[in-house]
Amino acid sequence: MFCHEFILADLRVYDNCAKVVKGCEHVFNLAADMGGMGFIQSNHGVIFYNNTMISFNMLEAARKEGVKRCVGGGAAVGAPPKPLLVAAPVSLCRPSQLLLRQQRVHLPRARADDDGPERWAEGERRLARCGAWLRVVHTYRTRMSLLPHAPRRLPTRQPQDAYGLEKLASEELAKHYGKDFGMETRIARFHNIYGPYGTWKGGREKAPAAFCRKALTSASEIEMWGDGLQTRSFTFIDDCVEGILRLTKSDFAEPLNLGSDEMVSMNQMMEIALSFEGKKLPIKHIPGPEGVRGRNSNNDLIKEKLGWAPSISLADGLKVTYFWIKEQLQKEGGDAAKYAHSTIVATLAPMELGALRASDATEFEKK
Ligand code: GKE
Repeated sequence: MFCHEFILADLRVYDNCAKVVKGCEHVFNLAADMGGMGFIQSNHGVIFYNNTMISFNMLEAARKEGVKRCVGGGAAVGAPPKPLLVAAPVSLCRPSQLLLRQQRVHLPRARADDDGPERWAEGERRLARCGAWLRVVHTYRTRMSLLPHAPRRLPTRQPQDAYGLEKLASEELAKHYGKDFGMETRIARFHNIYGPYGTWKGGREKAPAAFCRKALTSASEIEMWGDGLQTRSFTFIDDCVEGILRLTKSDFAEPLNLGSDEMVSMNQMMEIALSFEGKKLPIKHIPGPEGVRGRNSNNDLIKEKLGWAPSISLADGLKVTYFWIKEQLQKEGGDAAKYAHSTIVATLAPMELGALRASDATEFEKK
């Protein structure tokens, strides 16, 4: 067993949280009802309820128990898909135009020395001339990108799904508990963590495990949700553990991206998974839960604050994961072809408080 004491408990119940943090100096709360797109997009209610109960009870139990340092897992899905665009319209999009309700607002062309403040002020003057309606609808978006002091790191208020909203709420609670009760809290925003011993079948698995499983079990073609052009970055478990330990020891109490910045499309990742045993299969793009169109980890801050950033390449991490899943398939035996398709988890209701899923009990027996 990889620990001195193992407690299987429903952390949605406060008393269980109090029991498991008793006598601890540091608490790493990584517990959550989660999964990949095949679970998250069909289970908003149960995810929101279960994870809020776990995160809030664990923080309160840690406070009451006088835990010195509490590390919580936020998630990249708490960070906004949209605001990046908000910051970008002026810089990334053709700076000369923002199309607003068929009225063209010409913004001064960005110059190399980018004297932002003057350009933004001019932009605002032109916006003002477009009339109140625009201000109401677009104020937030446009204003954020035109105001001179628009921070590079934008306030994150547009989480993806209930899963992301709970992560944001728990981050805020951790920050307030830190300030109000002097508890050292640390918040890592995980970017799709993968690796051996992760879920690889049943519908809760994320794309890296699903792609490896399908590459191992598909015969004539290989299925993929979406057009495969959606992009992500995936973080190998060893980098994740290293990052959590470095963050715990650090004095940085704000949310921090803990993710690889190696962005790939899903088509590219599938080619990598197929390459480990030299397989060549056509990708069959099928409808399915796709999530955001693109995501990557901006690692400026983690490099600045920890002097370190995840560095294990997707090809290296995925190879370890692929051959671990191959082992599981061999151990299981039987007809592996059933694993060539990914399933979507039907909508679940929260279990009775205190009750655990049958699978929770079995997960640790075998090892
Ligand atoms: N899981 C899965 N299984 N994804 C597939 C499959 C498949 O068989 N085929 C294609 N995809 C596509 C999905 O449609 C999505 O566009 C992309 O792969 C990544 O899916 P994912 O790994 O399940 O999850 P996401 O990155 O979209 O979201 C996850 O982000 C994590 C944080 O970074 C969330 O599900 C959470 O696990 C977590 O917040």
